[in-house]
Amino acid sequence: MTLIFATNNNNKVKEIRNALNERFEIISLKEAGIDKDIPEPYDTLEANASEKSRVIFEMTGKNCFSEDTGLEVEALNGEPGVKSARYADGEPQYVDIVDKLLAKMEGQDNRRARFRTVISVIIDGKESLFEGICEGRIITERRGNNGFGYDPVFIPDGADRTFAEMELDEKKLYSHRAKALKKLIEWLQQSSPS
Ligand code: ITT
Repeated sequence: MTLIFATNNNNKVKEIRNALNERFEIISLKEAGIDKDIPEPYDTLEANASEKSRVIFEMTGKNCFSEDTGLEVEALNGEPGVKSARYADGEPQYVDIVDKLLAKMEGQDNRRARFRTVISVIIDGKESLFEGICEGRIITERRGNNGFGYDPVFIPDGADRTFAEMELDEKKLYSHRAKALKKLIEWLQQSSPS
């Protein structure tokens, strides 16, 4: 089965490909010849994921999926959450999203956080949603150079290294994205066995 992955984030494409089996082929937007910045106008991961896959389905008429991910920090009442990609926008005192997060967490004893991914898939015009959650904690300074986004400051429960200190094969044992993808694959296999 072939699916277009409605994302402009190359790291997500790499992770999803790494976690897929050979029955599924992923085509990135770039490979599909689509140069489009898909909007994320809503205030839930679910609504934004739906919007991204809907836009690409309407453009192509092909089976596709998207995902929206947020980092939800307990001590920050769930922030940055759905705003994770744009957390430091318009705030010149922060060089990037990780700097802003670390500043907001300064002096905080409660470091609990979780990544939440929502996948929206459209097969033959019909949409389904799948969720994956990874619980963990935010550390006080960056560690590691792999991955992307908040990976250098997030340690998943059950590990003692940040996502940025892990290779893809190890990150996928814990990750929100891999968990949501696993649910999607199981569902696709049940819907079209053989
Ligand atoms: P698309 O919408 O094109 O898929 P995006 O980068 O805008 O790509 P999201 O809105 O889903 O994607 O992502 C929100 C941000 O959360 C993302 O830019 C990263 O900074 C961060 N993020 C998402 N998944 C992550 C992960 O597995 N590890 C670390 N940070 C992550």
